[in-house]
Amino acid sequence: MPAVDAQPHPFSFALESVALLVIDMQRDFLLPGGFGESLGNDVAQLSRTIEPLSALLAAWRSYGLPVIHTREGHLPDLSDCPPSKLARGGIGEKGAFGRILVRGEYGHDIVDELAPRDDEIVIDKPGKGAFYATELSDVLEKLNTKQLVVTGVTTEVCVHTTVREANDRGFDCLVLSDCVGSYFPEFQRVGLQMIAAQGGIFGWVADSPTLIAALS
Ligand code: C5J
Repeated sequence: MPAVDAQPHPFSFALESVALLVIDMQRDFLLPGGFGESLGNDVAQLSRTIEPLSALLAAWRSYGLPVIHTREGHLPDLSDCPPSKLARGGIGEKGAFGRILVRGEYGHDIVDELAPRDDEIVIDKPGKGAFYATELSDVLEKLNTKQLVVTGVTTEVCVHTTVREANDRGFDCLVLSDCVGSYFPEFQRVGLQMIAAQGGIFGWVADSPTLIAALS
């Protein structure tokens, strides 16, 4: 059983019951000119995750292990978007890459470098958490997944919400510090600390080179 040097203590996992979750690596969050940048955010804080995540994906795929991608977004008629989220603005409006966070639009899709392969699962989610109103629980049950390696953006929003949901559903989560990103350096630091605090209250934290080394 591989073990990864992690905080707060080593993370052991079984190859037959682990899956990689890649959360919301979408153009609208990551690319200059997209929704994220239009809100005044520094997208470089997110795009720095693309390179380590590409390397991790290559290693992960070489072992034939499952990869699940998620995308935050809504139906074109926005019927799955809570009025409270709509009222905050942005969603469904015309952005540089099409209607913001609407399924089928260019900006809603995943950045080219991390494009899902045809055999990989893509979960479209209306909320921050990947379990809310999606088929993720069923997918993980079918795969016999017990442990999740969690990557993506943003650390304190969709990554945190998903890790908390997963934790309550009995999954062990390893969050990779260099493969998750926040627009806010302080939230990145504290967000990761919160995962591993109190003996790993939500999970474990390591970096991707350490995980890749443990795989080989
Ligand atoms: C946000 C996300 N931040 N994927 N979405 O709205 O974290």
